Order: sequence, then C-alpha cells, then structure tokens
Amino acid sequence: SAASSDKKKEIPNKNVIAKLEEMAKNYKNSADKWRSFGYQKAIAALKTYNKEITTYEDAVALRGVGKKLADKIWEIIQTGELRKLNEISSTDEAKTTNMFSDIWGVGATTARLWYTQGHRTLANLEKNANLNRQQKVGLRLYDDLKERMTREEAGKIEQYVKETAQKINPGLIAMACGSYRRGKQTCGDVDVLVTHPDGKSHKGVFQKLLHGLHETGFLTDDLVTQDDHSTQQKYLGVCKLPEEGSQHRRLDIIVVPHNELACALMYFTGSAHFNRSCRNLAIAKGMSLSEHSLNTGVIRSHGEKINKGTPLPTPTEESVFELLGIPYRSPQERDH
Ligand code: DCP
Ligand code: MG
Ligand code: MN
Repeated sequence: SAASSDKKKEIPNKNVIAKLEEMAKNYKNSADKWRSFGYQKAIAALKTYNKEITTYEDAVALRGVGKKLADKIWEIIQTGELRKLNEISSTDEAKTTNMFSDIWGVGATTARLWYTQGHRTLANLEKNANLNRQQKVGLRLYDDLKERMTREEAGKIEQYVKETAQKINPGLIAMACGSYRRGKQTCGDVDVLVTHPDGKSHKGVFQKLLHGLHETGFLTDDLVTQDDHSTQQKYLGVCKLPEEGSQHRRLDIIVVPHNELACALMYFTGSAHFNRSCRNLAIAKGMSLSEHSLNTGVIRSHGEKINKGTPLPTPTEESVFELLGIPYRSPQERDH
C-alpha cells in the first residue's frame, strides 16, 4: 500500500541519528575531536545498518559502538531524549560556538577563538571580530544560508542556470546533483554540473556562465572560484531567484569534460558517506576512484600511491558500479 511504501522511505533511527549528530557537533566545537570521531563512527554504522534498532543488543552489536555509546542510543530510543546532550549543549560556551560555527566559512577552531576573545553575539562579531571575505558573506546572509530550501525552489535554481548556460551554447547539459538528485525534499544548496556531449565545447564555458549569471543579478556573492589547471572547474557562491520575496541560496557549479561525466556525476551526487564507501571499495580492489576517473593498476605502499594507475573507460554511472563489482544503486538509494 501507499502507507507502507511511505514508511519504507523513512530513514530508520532518524531521531537517534539526529541526536548523535548534535553530540558530534558539540564535541567538535568544544575541541574534543576524538569524542566527535567516536560519534561519527556510530552515525556511519547506524546509517549502514539501515534497520530500526529495537533492542539494546542491536545497539551493542553495531560496528564501532561500545557499551557507553550503546547506552546512549538505548536512552534515545526509550525516552526520545538524551540527557548528556541537553547538559553539554546548554552552556553559554556551547550555544555561542555552535552559533558561530553555523556561519559559512567558520570552523570549530575559529568559533572557539572568537568565544575566548569575548565575542558573544553575531552583531558583536560583525563590529569587532577579524573576518575574512567569505565569513563576511556568511555572516551577512546568516539567516538565509542556514535554512534549507524546498526541492521546488532548488528545481527553479537548476532551471535558471540551465537556461543561462544554453544561451551560451544550446548543446550544454546542466543538471542539479547532490541532495536534489537523490530525491530529497529539502536541499542545503544546489549543486549544478555542466558539460557538453561533444567533449570539447565545455571549454571556456565556466567564465562565460559566471559572467552571465552575475550580469542579471542572479549571483549575489562569490565564495570560491576554482579555475586552475585542472580539467574541472568549480564555483561556490550565493544566488537569488528574481521572484519577489526569494531568499539567498548557496549554489555550487562544476564544469566537467564529457569523458569525466560519469565519475563527476557520481561524486557530485553523493552522498558524502556513499562516496567514502565507494572510494574505500576501489582501494580494496587495487583501484582508485575520484571525481575525475576510476583508475586500475594502482600501486600503494603504506597507504601512499606509488603508481596512480590508468583510467578505465566509464561511459555511464552503471559502468562505474559494474567495474567496482557492486549492483547499481539509483541516486535515491545513495544516502549512505
Ligand atoms: N561531497 C563529498 N565529500 C564532501 C563534500 C561533498 O563527497 N566532503 C560530494 C557528495 C555530496 C556532493 O559533493 O553529495 C554535494 O555536496 P553538498 O555539501 O552540497 O551535499 P548534499 O547536496 O549531499 O547535501 P545538502 O542538501 O546539504 O547540500
Ligand atoms: Mg548540496
Ligand atoms: Mn554543495
């Protein structure tokens, strides 16, 4: 029935994962990175497990989860709450560093530094802290950027970029990857991949596209423009739809050559956790996977690459899965 298929789509242990993610974030921001790693390992194990935890034994049996963490998982399942989280996140220091690290371009170290320097509010940071250009953008657009957008709005942003690209060259392909392609109902940003099927007409498009998007006022702020000697170009910035009342949204754009499309598409679709699993799988098979290619004949010594191997032909995402020796997974099935 529709109801049971709805249920299937829901992430198992959603509340447990959310609470453990909060714990990891709080420990990261309080400089306890080892504890934070511990929680991240448990979150990864839970996501891979992908079934509802119903007994304490289920929790202890999770890979990388010891008794103390299992107790916490069990407490969340039984009470819906975690007392330790309420305790560590309620201090003035935790609240302030969590708020600061939500600014785009601000990591845990900077957030803590500002706290020790006596900063307590965003207004105070704006007036007195030493901010770089990106952090200034992040702070100015704080409320807009920390909110996720609807899938519908992400689709409109994709469309806007696509139309601008196709005015430059009607043959260009522009598609939203990331959480949008994985079918999520909300998106943190829009990740647009641009390429051209003829394998050469993508060249020169990157700068023209950014220029076109700036010209109409669609792009409001640049964060990172990476146009070095790589085959792929990458842009991180902020855009705003021309509609009345629209908010600033994060937009990422990559331009890739067509022969790298499958690996770029797979990388940019994610999730980050899924990418990590695929890369580890490739390593275990003497290969290496990047956003550029899947290489075979890679030689490693003590984890270091001695020989980077040779790229295999990967005409489609399906071919990448096949070469890795795993069944194909649609984007919707790549959350973990
Ligand atoms: N990516 C990755 N490793 C990272 C960051 C990103 O492999 N450390 C890849 C996988 C991501 C994709 O890039 O899915 C896009 O990155 P985003 O940060 O935009 O993440 P998502 O689109 O998945 O989620 P969100 O809705 O939060 O943007
Ligand atoms: Mg994204
Ligand atoms: Mn992104």
